[in-house]
Amino acid sequence: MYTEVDTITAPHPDVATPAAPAAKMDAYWMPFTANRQFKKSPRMLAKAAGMYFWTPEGRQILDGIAGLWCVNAGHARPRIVKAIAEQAAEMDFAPPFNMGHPKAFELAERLVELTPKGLNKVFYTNSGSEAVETALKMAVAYHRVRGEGARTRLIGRERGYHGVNFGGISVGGIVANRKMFGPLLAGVDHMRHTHDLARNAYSRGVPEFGAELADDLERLVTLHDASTIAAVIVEPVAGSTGVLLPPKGYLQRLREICDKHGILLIFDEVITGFGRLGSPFAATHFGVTPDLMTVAKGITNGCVPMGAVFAKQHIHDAFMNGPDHMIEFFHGYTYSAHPLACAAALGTLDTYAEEGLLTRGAKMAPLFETALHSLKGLPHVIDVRNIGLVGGIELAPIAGQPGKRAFDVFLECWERGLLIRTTGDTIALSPPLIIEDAHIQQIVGTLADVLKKLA
Ligand code: PXG
Ligand code: PLP
Repeated sequence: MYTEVDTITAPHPDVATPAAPAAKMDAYWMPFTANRQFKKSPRMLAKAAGMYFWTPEGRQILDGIAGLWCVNAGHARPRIVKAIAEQAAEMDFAPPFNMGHPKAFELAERLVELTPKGLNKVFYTNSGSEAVETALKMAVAYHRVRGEGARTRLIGRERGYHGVNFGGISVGGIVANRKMFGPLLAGVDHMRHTHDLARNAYSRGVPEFGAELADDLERLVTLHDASTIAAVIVEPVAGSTGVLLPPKGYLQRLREICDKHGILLIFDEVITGFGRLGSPFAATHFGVTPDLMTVAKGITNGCVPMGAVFAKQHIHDAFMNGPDHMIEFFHGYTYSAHPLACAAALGTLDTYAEEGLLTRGAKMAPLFETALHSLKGLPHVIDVRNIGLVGGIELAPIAGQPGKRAFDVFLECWERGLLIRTTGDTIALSPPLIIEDAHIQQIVGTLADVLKKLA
């Protein structure tokens, strides 16, 4: 019902308690959130700069997760803020289909200087989920334009997260994200995940055991035949499902099997891209180059939504046939190469370059590792794992209440001015790459106190 009354500052005629948060918070259906719990006791953020958020009341919160694995250069960085503001004034939007604008091209050239050799074509999207859909479609279409149209099958992995669209949840391996949504994409299969506490608990860096799990791909080839398989998609390090590292040699083995059978290898680097592991990309870090690589998040430092797919030259070139005036790849988004996103990304790359942030994680990793592993032995801790500036602390679940122990830690950390992320009973840390030793000590000190208090 339309009303002239300003419901922010004046009592609304329809509600008994004018300022009741429940009324004001009614319209927004929040994503991946326990809506009713949140609206009963909201956790609001109002400002951000550098390593910190502030609540509307002015309470300072240390950002232990770079927003949501994305604000790699820290918050409110001047070059990025300026780039976005100037672009908004100069040209707010430009249609991306059959039109271009200079920053889209400039950005693509800058990006492919950072990617592993060979990944030299960029297709823009607006999120990681869209990047994943784009890569999956590119893979299937690539085989078709080469005359191998039977290669349609997509292989994912248990405990994989590839965003929330139908393709992504189909190749993904998170039951809660899949079970509500019907039969999903046909012709998808999964390899086993690589998480193995019995053999690998408390590994520092990549774990020793499990490279043989890559042979699951050989088994799927035996089952389905290589001639039906388009691509395999994995996160080099799984983020969302609790910081699962690839066993030594695992990614190399996947690469070999893909090469042997003509299967495209897709790395989903939405989290691992842009310095998270201490190298520009996980592909750089592990020395394994995929055929397609998806990114998002850190590409704009989280400031404007953007994602991208990097493709090898020969994949791009396979599409460049037919008459010149014909569209080669029937795919794209209204906001592909959005001018604000391109400007934000250029400002972000400048900031990364000036401050050496794409490799700073490697410098800070030893301190981070030592601090995290000091949590070993605290109540309910059953594993600590780390790589670059990503950490996972796995807790034993409360019997019959999976996820509750870690969520209680999350709530208590929030009360103490620290933002962490939990997934199941694993605490995930992925701080901005500008982090200093004092912040690391604050994060680990707070966690230690909270774990002891909740014991
Ligand atoms: N692939 C990977 C590997 C991701 O981590 C996506 C795709 C999807 O990106 P968008 O931009 O569509 O969200 C992601 C996103 C968490 C968490 O809880 C992780 C993500 C998103 C939200 C929460 O760890 N990763
Ligand atoms: N739905 C309708 C009715 C549209 O017209 C469009 C784009 O024109 C879309 C969905 C797709 O939106 P986007 O290009 O922002 O992904």
